Amino acid sequence: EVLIQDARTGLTVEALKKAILNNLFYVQGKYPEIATRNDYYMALSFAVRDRLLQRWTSSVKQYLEGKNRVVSYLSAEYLLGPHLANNLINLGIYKEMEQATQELGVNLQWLIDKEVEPGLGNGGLGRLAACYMDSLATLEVPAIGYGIRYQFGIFEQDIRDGWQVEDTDNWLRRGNPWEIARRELNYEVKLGGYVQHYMDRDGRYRSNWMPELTVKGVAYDTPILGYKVNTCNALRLWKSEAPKSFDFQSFNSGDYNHAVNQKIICENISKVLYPNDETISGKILRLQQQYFFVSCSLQDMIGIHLRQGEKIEDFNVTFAVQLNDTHPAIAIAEMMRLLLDEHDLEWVDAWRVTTRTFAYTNHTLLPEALETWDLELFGSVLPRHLELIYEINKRFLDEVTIKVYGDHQKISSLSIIGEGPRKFIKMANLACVGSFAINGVAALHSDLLKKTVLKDWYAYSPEKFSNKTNGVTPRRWMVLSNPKLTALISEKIGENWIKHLDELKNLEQYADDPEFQKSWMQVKLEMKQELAKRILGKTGVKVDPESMFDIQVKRIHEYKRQHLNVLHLITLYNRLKQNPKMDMVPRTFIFAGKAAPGYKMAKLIIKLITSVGDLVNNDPDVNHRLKVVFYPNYNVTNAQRIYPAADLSEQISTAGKEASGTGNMKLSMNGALTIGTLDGANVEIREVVGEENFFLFGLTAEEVTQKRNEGYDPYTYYKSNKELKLAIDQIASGYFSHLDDKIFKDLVNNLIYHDPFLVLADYESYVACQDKVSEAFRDKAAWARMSILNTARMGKFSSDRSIREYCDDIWKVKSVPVHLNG
Ligand code: 26Q
Repeated sequence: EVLIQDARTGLTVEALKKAILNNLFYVQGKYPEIATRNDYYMALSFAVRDRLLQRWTSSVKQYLEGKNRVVSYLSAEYLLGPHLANNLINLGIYKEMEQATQELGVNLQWLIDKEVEPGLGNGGLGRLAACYMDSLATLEVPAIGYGIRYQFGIFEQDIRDGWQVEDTDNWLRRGNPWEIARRELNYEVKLGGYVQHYMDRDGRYRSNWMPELTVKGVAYDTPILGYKVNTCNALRLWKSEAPKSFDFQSFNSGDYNHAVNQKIICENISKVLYPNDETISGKILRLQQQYFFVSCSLQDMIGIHLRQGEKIEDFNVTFAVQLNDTHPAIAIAEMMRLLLDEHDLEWVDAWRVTTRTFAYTNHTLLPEALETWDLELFGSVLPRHLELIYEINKRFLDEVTIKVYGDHQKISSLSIIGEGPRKFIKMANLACVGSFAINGVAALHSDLLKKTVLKDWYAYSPEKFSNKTNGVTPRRWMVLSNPKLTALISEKIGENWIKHLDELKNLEQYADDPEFQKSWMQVKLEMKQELAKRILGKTGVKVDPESMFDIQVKRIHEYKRQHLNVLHLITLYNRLKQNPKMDMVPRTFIFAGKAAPGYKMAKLIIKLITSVGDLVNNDPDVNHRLKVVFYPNYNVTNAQRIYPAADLSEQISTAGKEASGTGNMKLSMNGALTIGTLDGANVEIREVVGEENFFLFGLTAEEVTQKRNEGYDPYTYYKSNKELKLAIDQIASGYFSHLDDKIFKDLVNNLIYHDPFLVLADYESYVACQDKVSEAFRDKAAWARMSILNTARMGKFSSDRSIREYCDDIWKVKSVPVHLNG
């Protein structure tokens, strides 16, 4: 017999069965015979959530009792991926749940596959935030993640006639069992309008912001449980609504349209995620989104701090606030506004608190990706913050002028306000001036930051700078996505590695063991077979699981150079056509990734991949040895299925452009070998796996800069390399596009006349390196050895290591073990 509270908290098979049936009946209102797959998914998820909530309340209690320092992670994006299976793993009840569902006559995997993932992010930056939430909880660090509860996440990608077509991501349509709406937790956020100034009775200057519009932010909490610990932190996402009091005036006076329009405007703020990464669109709504979630979050933190009986001046003792890129950097001005206008601090005290609270992570080296806002537009949304930024800037530049002795170049580069045909606000400069710490996301990136985009900031305050190399959570990216490899590893070295990834080192002793190599490659083969089935189902392309799976999956971007990969593919195709008897290592080229809807060249690259694929896959001369797949709708769910099947990981960005990359880590952990440039975290991956286990090619960041300064001319590369010229001429002539010679014109001209990312300069070195990859793949034992060593040496790239560094060096927070109560 299972006790009542056991049905909410018990971890045995019996308790879980009881919980599922209870929820089916009392939450879904169904009995087993008429329950749908979704009913079962919901019942199961609520059963899991009950167990999370028990840990959550215990965590909150523990945190409040001890007055512990808390990390607050501010991010406009969280790319969480599906919750159910991840929570089962972190609770340690995957096996038990498998049995419970089986005894109820349903299949667990079938329910797991039912979950619609929350795609509340674009790519690397959003996924990093999700990995960091997992590691914070696993390391038992008191933390809260703040962000936006977008009603529509990143669009779903469909491929029609070879082109990307976008479809809205209505992820909430069947309900979301993982969130809890906290209706009582809500804050008002002002937008637009103007500022009145007056002097109060004490002779103090006061500002009164008279907004054009006020919106309400309502908290939606998602519990984030650590791996096999009781720590369960909150991810608190804000949904925008119309305030209660709202516009009854016009409603009562019969102006229903006005009232309804205002309501729609309020709800629009958290409606949809902007699908651009690495480009800035300068849209008012985007600025409103950023301010909306930042203001709600800071009001929430201040409330928590004051309710603990602490003084507002000590805010920075309670919270360390991390800014995930500049998207939440308006927090610095908002903190000042709250402290000055709402909590009556003097400027100097407010500034001291602010600059001891925030730390800023930069994620880009592309100068065009640095976030700026047109000053007039900014002032129309945030008039009070514009005043505050002027004042912050004035005081700062006074200080700078003395230090740099009137060097106008330096002064204007450090200024928060940029001057051109129009004035603009530089968010990176606001972040730098208001933060006590600034970090890059890989060693090379942090180094280049100091030499390029943040050069003058480094000269001004070198003590703020550090590197925090990215990491990824082995719970999702190994245990969950690759259970067979996990079992094989654990059979040899136990399960400790899941929390202490450095222990993968113990696998090294088996790298030369033929038996282990065989089992290792058998797992790889089985994962390739599974992926092959999905590829057939989704694209109709039949691929050979024995062929080399050559994988490039990431957002589509010119700097990531998917087109360089295509040029190699076309080269192999031509070699085969010219010499059909040639002995070539069979390859399956797998691409996946979304293009920003407005990014023409990225969309054209997708069309190029699918066009080349159509021809190659249907040419009997080559299609036993070459296949090309564009796997649609790359997201967390699909990534989990692709990584375990990879033989070769393509990390081929122009050196100096990819801040870190994190897919590179996930692929290598799953036993893929990397072909890559010395860019981002590739540099560190190569360092740890050993240069003999990494396929390096291409110009270095330094050589890239040098080449550009010398006046890089792609045309000379085009002219002088026969295979390259042939491939480009074929694309241009319509060889892959039913003789349409216009469709790829922009792409070809861009390559041969401009080539901003030096694709042609790196082509020869890339193809030569790929030839070495093919030769290496022929020697199965040697390949298996390299694959094992890759996994064995990836310990450094656990997000647990990254988070530990942030905790020790930047946040100064300690872990707080949680005991289960009640
Ligand atoms: C900004 C303003 C307006 C609209 C959109 C944006 C925006 C949104 C998302 C700008 C950038 C992003 C995402 C950037 C991103 O994902 N960067 C990646 O971050 C990873 C984690 O650090 C790195 O590994 C990658 O190298 C980096 O490209």
